Amino acid sequence: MTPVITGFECSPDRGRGLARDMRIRWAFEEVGQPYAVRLLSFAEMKQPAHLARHPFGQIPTYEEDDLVLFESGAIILHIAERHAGLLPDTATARARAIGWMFAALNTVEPPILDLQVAMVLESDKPWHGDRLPAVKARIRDRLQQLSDRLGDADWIDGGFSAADLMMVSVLLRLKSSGLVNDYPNLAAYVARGEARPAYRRAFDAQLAVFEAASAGG
Ligand code: GTB
Repeated sequence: MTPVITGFECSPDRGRGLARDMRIRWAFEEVGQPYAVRLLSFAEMKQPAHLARHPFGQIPTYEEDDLVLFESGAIILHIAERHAGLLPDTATARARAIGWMFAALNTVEPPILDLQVAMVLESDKPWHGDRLPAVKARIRDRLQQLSDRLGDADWIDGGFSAADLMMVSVLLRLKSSGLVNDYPNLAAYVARGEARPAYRRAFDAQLAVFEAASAGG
């Protein structure tokens, strides 16, 4: 069966590739696995049919035969374990790459999400302006540490892997803030990820969904 993932029928990011189906699309493109997308409205995401796939009523999910998965990290790890191209061959390098995937999701993404919450949900609060510098400082700490580790390497630990796919996906969420630009090696790292043909195909596919939804509505 062709794997089926879920994505926004009309993404709130207006086709900028920031929703988390984008990273799954990118993984599929990297390994050459065709996939289908079930597009959902916000209302459909909260209905029983989707809650059976995703207990929190979110996207993305993954279905293949009798397997149903949620959480972008679990889905990408599953794809990477089943196909060549996203994880190194040796057990130790593989373990490190998986560690970096967790680092992207558990250590780098949380302060970035905090900034997005501050900007989207808290900008009208009287304390918003006082809190913002601390939120940005926590992100800068992480970016500096990541920049130090990356140094002048192309990818985070050897060749391109699911670790880079995840880390670049997470860093892309900072694009509108401009924060990554203060770390030239990280900015170049993100640009290298975006320049990959698989990334471009995935980006264009999710953009086409948004454009079709906009044209229709
Ligand atoms: N930990 C989960 C994972 O990694 O899969 C998080 C999944 C998640 O947050 N999904 C979001 C969702 O379904 C979409 S990606 N939200 C709807 C809901 O919770 O009701 C997050 C996202 C949404 C919008 C933008 N944007 O507009 O820029 C960017 C990212």
